[in-house]
Amino acid sequence: MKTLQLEEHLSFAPEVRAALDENRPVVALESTIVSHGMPFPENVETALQVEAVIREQGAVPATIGILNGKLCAGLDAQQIEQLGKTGKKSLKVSRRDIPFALIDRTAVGATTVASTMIVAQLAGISVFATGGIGGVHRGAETSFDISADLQELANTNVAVVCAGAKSILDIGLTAEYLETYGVPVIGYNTDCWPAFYTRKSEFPVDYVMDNTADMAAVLNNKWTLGLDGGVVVCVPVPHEYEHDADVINAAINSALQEMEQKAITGKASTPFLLARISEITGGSSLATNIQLVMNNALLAANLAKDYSALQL
Ligand code: PSU
Ligand code: MN
Repeated sequence: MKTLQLEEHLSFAPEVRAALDENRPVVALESTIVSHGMPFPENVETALQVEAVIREQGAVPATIGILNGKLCAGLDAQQIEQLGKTGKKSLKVSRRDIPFALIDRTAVGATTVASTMIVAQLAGISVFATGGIGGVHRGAETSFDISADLQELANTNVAVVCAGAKSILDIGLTAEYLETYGVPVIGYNTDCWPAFYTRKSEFPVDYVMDNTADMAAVLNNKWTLGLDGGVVVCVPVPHEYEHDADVINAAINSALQEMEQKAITGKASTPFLLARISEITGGSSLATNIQLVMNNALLAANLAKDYSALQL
């Protein structure tokens, strides 16, 4: 009964279904980064390039989204373009919103880190690549703004490969939250959290690793033991694409001020900040954003390969 109901809501791209059936490596990708995280047409171009990077490594990409009233594990190029063109008119779907997005068959639903993790777990995908995760916002002590991504990481068995968290967030409080919920943070060749656009922050990661085979062994140990929940793998943006920290921090501060003046809250906050930072920096932050996502996809593909090899 349960399986039947799941099939009713979950649809697989043929390539993804075949890979999972044969225990070949699959990497999940989110779609809010496409709809709300970058402007058109760079969003679509990047999403397709990220898929190409994963394929080059011998893994299969599964961009997750909600179309035709179904959770989709894997979108084709046309569907990615539809999401990219619909942009901010798409529904930003987090855990809370999933059942509502499924009611309207015409809705174009973009999944966040939280909901992409949920769909990935339902589909049987263990590794997910994105740009940055949501977290505890600066000023959360008064706004209470803490992304549902963190609670998902506490509960859902997916490894999320990212470039850390943007400093629109309070990275230190984000790290504390993850520690409380037992979510390990691995730094790939870094002993501190990267700050998305830049390679360093003042906050240490929990474990430093320099290869995906060890990471895969950790995932396997964790989930074999029933230690439910996610893992964060932080990959610093490559040196050559790192952004000037002063320029980025000035842009972040002015975007945060504007957000307060405009009284923007709730699910609109993060998309507003991302768009303003991109506008204020005249697109230079977008260039960094694109490169770091591709770099994360590369590592995620190799992690997926190593992890699937342990499942034989
Ligand atoms: N951070 C980024 N880029 C993004 C997002 C966050 O650098 O595109 C998106 C992701 O989809 C993430 C979501 O899951 O924003 C978090 O939104 P919120 O803070 O409302 O939970
Ligand atoms: Mn929020």
